[in-house]
Amino acid sequence: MTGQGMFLTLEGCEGVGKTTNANLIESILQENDVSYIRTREPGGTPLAESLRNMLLEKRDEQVHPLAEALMVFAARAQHVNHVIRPALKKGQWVLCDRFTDASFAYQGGGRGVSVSVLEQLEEMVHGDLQPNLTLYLDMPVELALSRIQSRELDRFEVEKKLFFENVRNAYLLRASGQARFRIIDASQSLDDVQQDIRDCLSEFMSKANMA
Ligand code: Z5A
Repeated sequence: MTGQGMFLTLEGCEGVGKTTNANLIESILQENDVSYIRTREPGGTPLAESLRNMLLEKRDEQVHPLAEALMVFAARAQHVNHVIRPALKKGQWVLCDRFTDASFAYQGGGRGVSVSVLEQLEEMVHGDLQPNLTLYLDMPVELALSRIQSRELDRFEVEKKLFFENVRNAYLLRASGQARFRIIDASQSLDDVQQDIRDCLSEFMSKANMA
């Protein structure tokens, strides 16, 4: 498949299966001979990965919500300008594990940073760039958290259930307002989740091919 690069993002709370399903999407892109890169946020460049480590590391000092938001967007500025835009410009597809919707969910819904501040940062960092397709994996928080019980938890994952309920509600609000979103029921069996993802991608790719 050749032509215009497309920007695909995967979103959802921890435990919903983003990594598992990013692997599936990668194999679908390969089956269709799509030239692509796979990347993630926070991260995707050496500097952005350093910021990711700083963000995830548990620390005694309380991180101010605005400081957290600025770090996430600093990493994104680096990632967008050095990785995402250049790939799209070359006609490659970009598969990105989380993007700015996560900032509206975690820093907005979870930490209480206002939507207007986040919108200003979004405009500053990538005003004219939005994903073409966002797969939002949704499931009840309790079930999602039960899936990550055996992991060593990072600074976000140690938060209480209410934090994740707020994150989920912010995601659902954002997903309901934008046509690029597809909401996948991630509480289904892995086979059923993956069939839904295959269906979404197949519809998206046939439209992209015709464009
Ligand atoms: N963050 C932020 O605050 N603001 C921002 O703007 C951005 C990010 C961009 C790192 O993200 C952190 O950054 C994140 C928010 C913050 N918070 N944390 N932590 P991350 O994406 O790297 O972290 P993660 O959410 O832990 O992602 P992950 O590693 O991809 O985990 P996952 O979504 O849970 O996926 P998984 O490992 O594939 O699945 C979890 C388990 O469930 C695993 O054992 C699977 O085998 C199993 N699984 C998956 N699907 C199923 C089904 N359908 N049935 C049963 N079991 C399943």
